[in-house]
Amino acid sequence: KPQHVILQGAPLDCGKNRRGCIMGPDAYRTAGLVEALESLGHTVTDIGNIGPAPYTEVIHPKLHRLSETIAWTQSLADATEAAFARGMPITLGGDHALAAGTVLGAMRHAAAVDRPLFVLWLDAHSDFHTLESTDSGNLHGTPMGYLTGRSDFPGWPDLPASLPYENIAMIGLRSVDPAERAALQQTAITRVDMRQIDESGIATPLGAFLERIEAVNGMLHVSLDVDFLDPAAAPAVGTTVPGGATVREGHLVMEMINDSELLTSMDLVELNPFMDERGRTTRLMVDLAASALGRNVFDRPTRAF
Ligand code: DIR
Ligand code: MN
Ligand code: MN
Ligand code: MN
Repeated sequence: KPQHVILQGAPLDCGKNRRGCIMGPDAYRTAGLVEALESLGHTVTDIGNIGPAPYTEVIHPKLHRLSETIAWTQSLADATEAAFARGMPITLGGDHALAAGTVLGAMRHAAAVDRPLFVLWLDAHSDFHTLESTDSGNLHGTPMGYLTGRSDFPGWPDLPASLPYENIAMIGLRSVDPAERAALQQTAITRVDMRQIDESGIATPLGAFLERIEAVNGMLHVSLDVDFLDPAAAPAVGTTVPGGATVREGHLVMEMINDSELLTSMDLVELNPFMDERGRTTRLMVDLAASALGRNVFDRPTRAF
Protein backbone atom coordinates (compact mmCIF):
# COMPACT_ATOMS: atom_id res chain seq x y z
CA LYS A 1 0.00 0.00 0.00
CA PRO A 2 1.47 3.41 -0.90
CA GLN A 3 2.43 5.35 2.19
CA HIS A 4 3.49 8.86 2.93
CA VAL A 5 6.77 8.35 4.78
CA ILE A 6 8.10 11.06 7.08
CA LEU A 7 11.86 10.64 7.46
CA GLN A 8 13.33 12.34 10.49
CA GLY A 9 17.04 12.34 11.31
CA ALA A 10 17.91 11.83 14.97
CA PRO A 11 21.69 12.20 15.20
CA LEU A 12 21.90 11.51 18.90
CA ASP A 13 25.12 9.96 20.08
CA CYS A 14 24.66 10.29 23.83
CA GLY A 15 23.46 6.77 24.70
CA LYS A 16 26.94 5.27 24.91
CA ASN A 17 30.61 6.27 24.78
CA ARG A 18 31.80 5.29 21.31
CA ARG A 19 31.07 8.10 18.89
CA GLY A 20 29.82 7.87 15.32
CA CYS A 21 26.04 7.42 15.37
CA ILE A 22 25.82 11.18 14.87
CA MET A 23 26.68 10.43 11.23
CA GLY A 24 23.83 7.95 10.77
CA PRO A 25 21.07 10.09 9.23
CA ASP A 26 23.29 11.48 6.50
CA ALA A 27 24.69 8.02 5.74
CA TYR A 28 21.16 6.74 5.08
CA ARG A 29 20.48 9.72 2.83
CA THR A 30 23.76 9.19 0.99
CA ALA A 31 22.94 5.51 0.48
CA GLY A 32 19.68 6.44 -1.25
CA LEU A 33 16.98 5.64 1.28
CA VAL A 34 14.61 8.30 -0.10
CA GLU A 35 14.99 7.02 -3.65
CA ALA A 36 14.58 3.40 -2.55
CA LEU A 37 11.25 4.16 -0.88
CA GLU A 38 10.04 6.33 -3.75
CA SER A 39 10.84 3.55 -6.22
CA LEU A 40 8.37 1.37 -4.31
CA GLY A 41 5.56 3.85 -4.96
CA HIS A 42 5.71 5.73 -1.66
CA THR A 43 5.93 9.48 -1.26
CA VAL A 44 8.65 10.66 1.10
CA THR A 45 9.14 13.86 3.05
CA ASP A 46 12.56 14.18 4.67
CA ILE A 47 12.07 16.77 7.40
CA GLY A 48 15.82 16.89 8.07
CA ASN A 49 17.46 16.41 11.43
CA ILE A 50 15.86 17.00 14.80
CA GLY A 51 17.87 18.27 17.76
CA PRO A 52 17.43 17.85 21.50
CA ALA A 53 15.16 20.20 23.43
CA PRO A 54 17.17 22.93 25.20
CA TYR A 55 19.10 21.48 28.15
CA THR A 56 22.03 22.02 30.45
CA GLU A 57 24.05 18.90 31.19
CA VAL A 58 24.14 18.09 34.88
CA ILE A 59 26.99 15.66 35.46
CA HIS A 60 25.73 12.42 36.99
CA PRO A 61 28.13 10.09 38.79
CA LYS A 62 26.99 7.02 36.86
CA LEU A 63 24.67 7.90 34.01
CA HIS A 64 26.37 9.16 30.86
CA ARG A 65 24.83 12.34 29.38
CA LEU A 66 21.53 11.93 31.21
CA SER A 67 20.31 15.51 30.65
CA GLU A 68 20.98 15.35 26.92
CA THR A 69 19.18 12.01 26.61
CA ILE A 70 16.13 13.39 28.42
CA ALA A 71 16.18 16.43 26.11
CA TRP A 72 16.23 14.18 23.03
CA THR A 73 13.39 12.09 24.47
CA GLN A 74 11.27 15.25 24.76
CA SER A 75 11.97 16.52 21.25
CA LEU A 76 11.67 13.14 19.54
CA ALA A 77 8.40 12.31 21.27
CA ASP A 78 6.92 15.60 20.09
CA ALA A 79 8.29 15.26 16.56
CA THR A 80 7.17 11.66 16.20
CA GLU A 81 3.67 12.36 17.50
CA ALA A 82 3.39 15.28 15.05
CA ALA A 83 4.67 13.14 12.16
CA PHE A 84 1.80 10.66 12.63
CA ALA A 85 -0.61 13.38 11.52
CA ARG A 86 1.10 13.38 8.13
CA GLY A 87 2.25 9.83 7.53
CA MET A 88 4.51 7.02 8.70
CA PRO A 89 7.44 8.26 10.80
CA ILE A 90 10.76 6.58 10.09
CA THR A 91 13.52 7.79 12.39
CA LEU A 92 17.13 7.64 11.21
CA GLY A 93 19.44 7.20 14.19
CA GLY A 94 21.38 7.85 16.16
CA ASP A 95 21.80 5.30 18.92
CA HIS A 96 19.04 3.29 20.56
CA ALA A 97 18.43 5.84 23.32
CA LEU A 98 16.30 7.59 20.69
CA ALA A 99 13.60 4.92 20.96
CA ALA A 100 12.56 6.34 24.32
CA GLY A 101 11.33 9.37 22.38
CA THR A 102 10.01 7.77 19.22
CA VAL A 103 8.05 5.07 21.03
CA LEU A 104 6.69 7.64 23.49
CA GLY A 105 5.47 9.67 20.50
CA ALA A 106 3.83 6.56 19.06
CA MET A 107 2.25 5.79 22.45
CA ARG A 108 0.72 9.27 22.59
CA HIS A 109 -0.63 8.94 19.06
CA ALA A 110 -2.00 5.45 19.76
CA ALA A 111 -3.79 6.77 22.86
CA ALA A 112 -5.27 9.64 20.82
CA VAL A 113 -6.65 7.32 18.12
CA ASP A 114 -7.61 4.67 20.69
CA ARG A 115 -5.60 1.81 19.21
CA PRO A 116 -3.17 -0.47 21.08
CA LEU A 117 0.51 0.00 20.25
CA PHE A 118 2.81 -2.99 19.79
CA VAL A 119 6.61 -2.81 19.65
CA LEU A 120 8.89 -5.20 17.78
CA TRP A 121 12.41 -4.85 19.20
CA LEU A 122 14.99 -6.34 16.79
CA ASP A 123 18.22 -6.32 18.77
CA ALA A 124 20.97 -8.48 20.26
CA HIS A 125 20.21 -6.64 23.51
CA SER A 126 17.03 -6.18 25.49
CA ASP A 127 17.77 -2.55 26.51
CA PHE A 128 15.58 -3.22 29.56
CA HIS A 129 17.71 -1.60 32.26
CA THR A 130 16.45 0.89 34.81
CA LEU A 131 18.57 3.86 35.85
CA GLU A 132 19.49 1.81 38.93
CA SER A 133 20.27 -1.50 37.26
CA THR A 134 22.54 -0.31 34.44
CA ASP A 135 26.18 -1.10 35.16
CA SER A 136 27.60 0.70 32.15
CA GLY A 137 25.61 3.90 32.67
CA ASN A 138 24.97 3.88 28.92
CA LEU A 139 21.41 5.02 28.40
CA HIS A 140 20.95 3.18 25.09
CA GLY A 141 20.55 0.17 27.39
CA THR A 142 17.46 1.65 29.09
CA PRO A 143 14.66 2.64 26.64
CA MET A 144 12.57 -0.49 27.20
CA GLY A 145 12.90 -0.10 30.96
CA TYR A 146 11.59 3.45 30.65
CA LEU A 147 8.76 2.72 28.21
CA THR A 148 7.39 -0.19 30.22
CA GLY A 149 7.40 1.87 33.41
CA ARG A 150 9.64 -0.60 35.22
CA SER A 151 10.78 2.01 37.70
CA ASP A 152 11.05 5.75 38.08
CA PHE A 153 12.91 7.72 35.47
CA PRO A 154 12.95 11.06 37.29
CA GLY A 155 12.96 14.07 35.00
CA TRP A 156 11.96 12.05 31.93
CA PRO A 157 8.62 12.81 30.20
CA ASP A 158 5.60 11.11 31.76
CA LEU A 159 4.16 8.16 29.84
CA PRO A 160 0.45 8.29 28.89
CA ALA A 161 0.43 4.74 30.36
CA SER A 162 3.11 2.10 30.59
CA LEU A 163 3.68 0.07 27.43
CA PRO A 164 2.15 -3.34 28.31
CA TYR A 165 4.60 -6.24 28.40
CA GLU A 166 2.14 -8.30 26.33
CA ASN A 167 2.53 -5.82 23.48
CA ILE A 168 6.29 -6.28 23.11
CA ALA A 169 8.32 -8.85 21.21
CA MET A 170 12.12 -8.82 21.38
CA ILE A 171 13.70 -10.91 18.64
CA GLY A 172 17.39 -11.67 18.16
CA LEU A 173 18.45 -11.62 21.82
CA ARG A 174 21.91 -12.88 22.72
CA SER A 175 23.42 -10.28 25.07
CA VAL A 176 21.22 -9.79 28.12
CA ASP A 177 22.80 -8.54 31.35
CA PRO A 178 22.03 -10.50 34.56
CA ALA A 179 19.75 -7.80 36.00
CA GLU A 180 17.84 -7.57 32.72
CA ARG A 181 17.53 -11.34 32.47
CA ALA A 182 16.12 -11.66 35.98
CA ALA A 183 13.59 -8.90 35.36
CA LEU A 184 12.62 -9.99 31.85
CA GLN A 185 11.89 -13.53 32.93
CA GLN A 186 9.23 -12.12 35.27
CA THR A 187 7.40 -10.39 32.41
CA ALA A 188 5.05 -11.38 29.61
CA ILE A 189 7.39 -9.84 27.02
CA THR A 190 7.81 -12.20 24.05
CA ARG A 191 11.53 -13.02 24.18
CA VAL A 192 12.95 -14.73 21.12
CA ASP A 193 16.61 -15.52 21.60
CA MET A 194 18.95 -16.79 18.90
CA ARG A 195 18.52 -20.37 20.06
CA GLN A 196 14.79 -20.17 19.47
CA ILE A 197 15.43 -18.73 16.01
CA ASP A 198 17.78 -21.65 15.31
CA GLU A 199 15.20 -24.16 16.51
CA SER A 200 11.94 -22.84 15.09
CA GLY A 201 13.04 -20.40 12.43
CA ILE A 202 12.32 -16.71 12.76
CA ALA A 203 8.99 -16.76 10.90
CA THR A 204 7.12 -18.79 13.51
CA PRO A 205 7.42 -16.46 16.53
CA LEU A 206 7.18 -13.34 14.36
CA GLY A 207 4.05 -14.63 12.63
CA ALA A 208 2.42 -15.34 15.97
CA PHE A 209 3.16 -11.81 17.16
CA LEU A 210 1.82 -10.22 13.96
CA GLU A 211 -1.37 -12.32 14.24
CA ARG A 212 -1.92 -10.98 17.74
CA ILE A 213 -1.53 -7.39 16.55
CA GLU A 214 -3.88 -7.87 13.63
CA ALA A 215 -6.54 -9.44 15.85
CA VAL A 216 -6.91 -6.19 17.83
CA ASN A 217 -6.24 -3.67 15.02
CA GLY A 218 -3.00 -2.66 16.71
CA MET A 219 -0.35 -0.23 15.55
CA LEU A 220 3.17 -1.62 15.08
CA HIS A 221 6.39 0.22 15.87
CA VAL A 222 9.54 -1.58 14.70
CA SER A 223 12.86 -0.64 16.32
CA LEU A 224 15.73 -2.14 14.30
CA ASP A 225 19.15 -2.11 15.97
CA VAL A 226 22.01 -2.84 13.54
CA ASP A 227 23.40 -5.39 16.02
CA PHE A 228 20.30 -7.57 15.52
CA LEU A 229 22.26 -8.72 12.48
CA ASP A 230 25.34 -10.88 12.60
CA PRO A 231 28.55 -8.80 12.65
CA ALA A 232 29.76 -10.63 9.53
CA ALA A 233 26.90 -8.99 7.63
CA ALA A 234 26.65 -5.71 9.55
CA PRO A 235 29.96 -4.77 11.18
CA ALA A 236 29.39 -0.98 11.44
CA VAL A 237 27.97 -0.88 14.97
CA GLY A 238 29.68 -0.22 18.29
CA THR A 239 28.40 -3.28 20.10
CA THR A 240 28.71 -6.26 17.77
CA VAL A 241 27.69 -9.62 19.22
CA PRO A 242 28.54 -12.80 17.29
CA GLY A 243 25.81 -15.24 16.33
CA GLY A 244 23.20 -12.80 15.07
CA ALA A 245 20.53 -12.83 12.41
CA THR A 246 21.56 -13.53 8.84
CA VAL A 247 20.87 -11.18 5.96
CA ARG A 248 18.03 -13.43 4.86
CA GLU A 249 16.52 -13.65 8.35
CA GLY A 250 16.57 -9.86 8.44
CA HIS A 251 14.83 -9.60 5.09
CA LEU A 252 12.28 -12.27 5.98
CA VAL A 253 11.30 -10.31 9.09
CA MET A 254 10.90 -7.16 7.03
CA GLU A 255 9.02 -8.92 4.22
CA MET A 256 6.57 -10.42 6.72
CA ILE A 257 6.09 -6.98 8.28
CA ASN A 258 5.21 -5.64 4.84
CA ASP A 259 2.82 -8.55 4.18
CA SER A 260 1.07 -7.82 7.47
CA GLU A 261 0.28 -4.19 6.50
CA LEU A 262 0.58 -3.42 10.22
CA LEU A 263 3.66 -1.18 10.24
CA THR A 264 2.96 2.36 11.47
CA SER A 265 6.44 3.61 12.51
CA MET A 266 10.05 2.47 12.51
CA ASP A 267 13.50 3.33 13.91
CA LEU A 268 16.82 2.48 12.26
CA VAL A 269 19.36 2.70 15.08
CA GLU A 270 22.98 2.19 16.16
CA LEU A 271 24.53 2.49 12.69
CA ASN A 272 28.07 3.83 13.08
CA PRO A 273 29.10 5.07 9.62
CA PHE A 274 32.57 5.90 10.96
CA MET A 275 33.13 2.12 11.16
CA ASP A 276 31.50 1.29 7.84
CA GLU A 277 33.49 0.14 4.84
CA ARG A 278 32.20 1.64 1.61
CA GLY A 279 28.71 1.98 3.05
CA ARG A 280 28.18 -1.76 3.32
CA THR A 281 26.24 -1.86 6.59
CA THR A 282 24.40 1.33 5.68
CA ARG A 283 23.23 -0.16 2.39
CA LEU A 284 22.06 -3.32 4.12
CA MET A 285 19.96 -1.24 6.50
CA VAL A 286 18.47 0.67 3.55
CA ASP A 287 17.67 -2.62 1.83
CA LEU A 288 15.98 -3.94 4.98
CA ALA A 289 13.88 -0.78 5.27
CA ALA A 290 12.91 -1.21 1.62
CA SER A 291 11.79 -4.79 2.30
CA ALA A 292 9.61 -3.55 5.17
CA LEU A 293 7.98 -1.15 2.73
CA GLY A 294 7.28 -3.59 -0.05
CA ARG A 295 10.39 -4.51 -1.98
CA ASN A 296 10.27 -8.16 -3.02
CA VAL A 297 11.57 -10.42 -5.75
CA PHE A 298 8.11 -11.58 -6.84
CA ASP A 299 4.62 -10.78 -5.69
CA ARG A 300 3.13 -13.64 -3.72
CA PRO A 301 -0.48 -14.79 -3.84
CA THR A 302 -0.56 -15.48 -0.10
CA ARG A 303 1.35 -14.16 2.85
CA ALA A 304 3.72 -16.23 4.93
CA PHE A 305 1.67 -16.45 8.15
C1 DIR B 1 24.28 -3.06 27.63
C2 DIR B 1 23.58 -2.38 26.50
N1 DIR B 1 23.42 -4.10 28.13
C3 DIR B 1 24.46 -1.95 28.67
N2 DIR B 1 24.16 -2.64 25.31
C4 DIR B 1 23.57 -2.25 24.16
O1 DIR B 1 25.43 -1.23 28.53
O2 DIR B 1 23.62 -1.81 29.51
N3 DIR B 1 24.19 -2.30 23.07
N4 DIR B 1 22.33 -1.82 24.17
O3 DIR B 1 23.70 -2.04 21.89
MN1 MN C 1 19.55 -1.62 21.19
MN1 MN D 1 -1.68 12.19 17.47
MN1 MN E 1 21.92 -3.73 20.51
